[in-house]
Amino acid sequence: MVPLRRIGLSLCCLLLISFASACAEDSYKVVRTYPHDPNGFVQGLLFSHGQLYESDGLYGQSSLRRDDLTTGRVLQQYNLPSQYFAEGLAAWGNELIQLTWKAHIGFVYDRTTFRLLRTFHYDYEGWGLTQDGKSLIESDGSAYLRFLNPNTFAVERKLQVTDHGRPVTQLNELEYINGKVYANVWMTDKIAIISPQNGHVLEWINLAGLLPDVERRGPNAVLNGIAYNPATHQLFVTGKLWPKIFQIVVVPGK
Ligand code: DDQ
Repeated sequence: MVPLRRIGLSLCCLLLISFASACAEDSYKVVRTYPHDPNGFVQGLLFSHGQLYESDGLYGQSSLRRDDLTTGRVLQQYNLPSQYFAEGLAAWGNELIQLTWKAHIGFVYDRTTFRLLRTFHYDYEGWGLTQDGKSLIESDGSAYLRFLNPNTFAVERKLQVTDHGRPVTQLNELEYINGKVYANVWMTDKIAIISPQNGHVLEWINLAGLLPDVERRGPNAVLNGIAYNPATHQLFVTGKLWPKIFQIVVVPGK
């Protein structure tokens, strides 16, 4: 028979270990602040070929944009018909792929001209989009990521995202950075860093205080938008209707 005290001790250790790991949270340091159009309801942000691209949502205001990072000026813009609420954005070759929230339709554009080349259909909601060089990776507000064939848009794999066994829902804007998937969790100041192999949240970045509440235009003006420039190793974050884009470095938690 195992003595009760031993069981108690082991349980305590387990609790301590899981508590300690659940609490390990990264913070951030702002490297530089750039202006951003405060009317841009950011749903997707990315660097491709040295250019900064953005997808903005809201019905009647959705667009695809190319921004000048330094001045915040919009250099190029395509406005979507008013029945579409644009969502996640990914670059694939010379194309840009943009999701819509509930219309079950995705748009494929020529990256340089923004000419609409084709559309595709999907059965679920469109939230975040990124790619890992092999597949498109899509979120739909649930705890699942879908890996899609970038040519046929067929779902190849579905991966549940969990933090210590608990499903993490509301996964929104996505960015694939150095072998991991970064995901904004909707309505929070947190970004989950996810293993694309097993769906485990490896780390959390807590971006609380990045844009103070007084500078946020209402409850929908949440953190959303992660862009990584692989050429310069710079990481940028912004939010919906945020007047700024922040270049940050992640400060590892203890
Ligand atoms: N989603 O990005 C989480 C998928 C959808 C966000 C929808 C927010 C609706 C806001 C309506 C605000 C009107 C000013």
